[in-house]
Amino acid sequence: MVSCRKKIAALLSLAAGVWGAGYPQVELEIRDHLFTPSELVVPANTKVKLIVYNRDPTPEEFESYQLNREKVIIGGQRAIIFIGPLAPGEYPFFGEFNPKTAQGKVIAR
Ligand SMILES: [Cu+2]
Repeated sequence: MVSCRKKIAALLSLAAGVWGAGYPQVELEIRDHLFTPSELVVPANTKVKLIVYNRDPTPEEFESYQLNREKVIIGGQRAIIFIGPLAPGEYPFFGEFNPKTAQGKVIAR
């Protein structure tokens, strides 16, 4: 019984260590004020872990009205943004600091 509890505690701390594991994961990169890929396909009706890498030296803000998300990513850093579950469809996003160039969309299908 005691060893059983210890095992469960160990498993829980392991799960906490790999926080967000178990969700489908997609990656997005910011480089030269552009998002790559500019179209991200994700499974519909599923919570998804989005990792955004900012390869530029300047900060950028991932912003999406449709996804109801905004997050500043410092230059050279990354951010984790959970999105969804999303109904099938397209959800535009942009970089608020470079809105003319940094544009893309999440496609849930
Ligand atoms: Cu904003």
